[in-house]
Amino acid sequence: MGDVVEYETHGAIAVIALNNPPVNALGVAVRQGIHDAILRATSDPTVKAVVLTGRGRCFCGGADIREFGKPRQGPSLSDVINMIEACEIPVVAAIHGTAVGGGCELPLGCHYRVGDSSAKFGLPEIKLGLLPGAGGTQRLPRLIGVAPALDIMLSGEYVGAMRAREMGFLDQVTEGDLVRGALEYTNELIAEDKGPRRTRDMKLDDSGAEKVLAAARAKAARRSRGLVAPQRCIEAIEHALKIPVEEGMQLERKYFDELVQSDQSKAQRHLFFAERLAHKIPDVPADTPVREIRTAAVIGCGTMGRGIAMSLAYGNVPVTVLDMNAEALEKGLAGINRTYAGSVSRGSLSESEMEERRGLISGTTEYSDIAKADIVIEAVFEEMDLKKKIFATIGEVCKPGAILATNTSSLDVNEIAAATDRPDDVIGTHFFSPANVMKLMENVRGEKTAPDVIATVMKLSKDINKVGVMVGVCDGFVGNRMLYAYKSQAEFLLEEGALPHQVDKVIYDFGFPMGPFAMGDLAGLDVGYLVRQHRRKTKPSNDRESIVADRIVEMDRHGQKNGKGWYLYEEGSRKPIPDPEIEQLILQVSEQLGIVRREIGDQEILERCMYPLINEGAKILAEGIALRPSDIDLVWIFGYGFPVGKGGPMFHADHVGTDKVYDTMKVLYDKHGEMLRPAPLLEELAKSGRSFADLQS
Ligand code: T1G
Repeated sequence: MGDVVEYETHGAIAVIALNNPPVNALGVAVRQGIHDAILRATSDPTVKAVVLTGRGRCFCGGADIREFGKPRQGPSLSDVINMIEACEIPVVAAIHGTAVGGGCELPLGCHYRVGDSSAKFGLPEIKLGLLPGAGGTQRLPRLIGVAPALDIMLSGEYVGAMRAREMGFLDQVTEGDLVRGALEYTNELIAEDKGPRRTRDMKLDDSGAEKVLAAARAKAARRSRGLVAPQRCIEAIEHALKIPVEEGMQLERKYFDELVQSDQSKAQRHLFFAERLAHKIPDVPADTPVREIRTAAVIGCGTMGRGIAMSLAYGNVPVTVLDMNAEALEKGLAGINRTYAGSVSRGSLSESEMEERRGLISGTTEYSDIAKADIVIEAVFEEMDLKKKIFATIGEVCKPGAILATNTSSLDVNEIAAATDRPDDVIGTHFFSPANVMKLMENVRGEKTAPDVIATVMKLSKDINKVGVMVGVCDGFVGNRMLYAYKSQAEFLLEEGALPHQVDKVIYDFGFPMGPFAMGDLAGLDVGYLVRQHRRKTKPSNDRESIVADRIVEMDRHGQKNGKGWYLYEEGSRKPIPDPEIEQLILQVSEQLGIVRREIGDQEILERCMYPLINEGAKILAEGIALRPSDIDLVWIFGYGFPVGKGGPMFHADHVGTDKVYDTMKVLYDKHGEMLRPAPLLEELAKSGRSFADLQS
């Protein structure tokens, strides 16, 4: 029973405690330890019941993800859970913090479950491209019903203690010391001679289940298009309805064994560790003291400012939105109310949660009202002079130690910082629209940004449920710089023979939520137009540039916002409709450029878009703008919808092979010139038989 599982008795109760920091992951030693402790308890005639609990930050973070793909050792988690469930004396789980994945299946195999107010449970295997593989798909529906079980498994979200009590996952929410509360609860079971209550024996309420399953299938097909795990999850729950539990568990195991070997799961497990690795910044030690963020301010109540304010409120940070224009402020706050009301009507937010969050957001037109904020995030129009003026003001007005952040999507953070006399307090916090939905927070360190400012903003990203990635300053940082490399090629393909809907379909079929042209229409074509004008003025370049996009904006076509862009949009519809007028324009441009149009195949379109994206990522790595390939993957997964089942552009490059990417880039370079010159780092990896994963640190 090594020291990863502790055993002690309190009267007639054996207390078994997991003690495997940091999250009591159920590696082989822990599984063996639980197995041995249960054997010891059930072989001791003086022991009348068992309490199973966890030491440290949480009950249990699940199976040890690092063991996946390696030969299994020791008793399987399913065997250990089945052994617990088969006990003739009651086994009570005592939960604090998270009980997730296998860490939730373990309590499901116990006969009773108590938790303190910090307890939360979940089955997030779906986020790893898996399904619960230790009985969760068979037990949870029996305990709480098919619909709630499906929702928990397919969302991967965690459920708090009070809700867990209402759902019947917890039998009691204890006050005060958890183990003491669990012992009292267990002694009552003994006094009332309450024996084991086995989850597998519970009757599954199948009323309306068929409808629920059909709806779940349709939703999963939409929201997790191309991913296998969600569909397997639904099938496993359907088995819980239709076949004996033992058979259901065997099929669950079969599905798990298939999924754990799949490319999709390997990609999603890569992203799990990537999210945590992103917080490891070489010159900012993990114990760097952070500045306390008790209050925040956002400057600008436009679309971005509203989303950022809502993100801060989500993280329980009171936020004051400043807009010099009272009308714009009022319009912005009304927009926030509308967004919250929409979430409540969709059921994704309760009335009380909405009131709580909305209550954290206030508005002002006075700088003096944000002077005491711990962090100020500027989110005004993408215009350098305006930003510098604002930073000169907040550099004066805001208290010493306040962090001054800019939401700029591509402008030079060092230049903005230089507008203040406190550049060490200045950092970029680039949110993605809509900021209350998109998870990426691309944090941009200036040359003078202080280490504790970096540590604070990275912690803030986690506190407001964002995926924080620290990047350096260059034009477009990581995300938009790579987007430019990819979108330019997509536009050149139009001049050479392709049409918007063909390119968009290839990118959609690859797994993006939409292709580059539909995406442009959604974001608004006028924004990109202004950025291009600005770049031509400030950084003239000889690079080939497509003129089609400019022509479209000059035809007063801004995208969905005014019903026409690359596509046409019917009133109230977001469905892109190919427009003969645009196709005509494209043909004219090809002719004007003297390009003989040709048939372009889907594979060529895919490679001409994705490989320059990867190539730009290689340049960014070589320049040190991104710390590691997996940081770039996070930017593209959480900022641009790169398909999670492919793990991000750099992970995908390894899957394809750096040699294949390099060889294709060489051909493209020979055909299309300088913009497609293979990055030296890509060439080096290809020629040395290495992958981007070899650069991970
Ligand atoms: N396995 C291995 N390492 C893990 C781990 C796990 N399950 N969970 C966390 N870690 C590491 C993590 O990489 C980090 O390492 C450190 O612990 C702290 O994590 C059979 C098959 C539990 C809520 O998906 O949600 O069970 O960076 O920074 O913010 O059906 O970790 O310090 O080196 O996230 O306090 C399912 C994943 C597994 C849960 C704690 N379980 N973990 O959050 O700490 S599959 C999950 C979390 C499974 C069964 C199936 C969170 C947490 P390092 P952290 P945290």
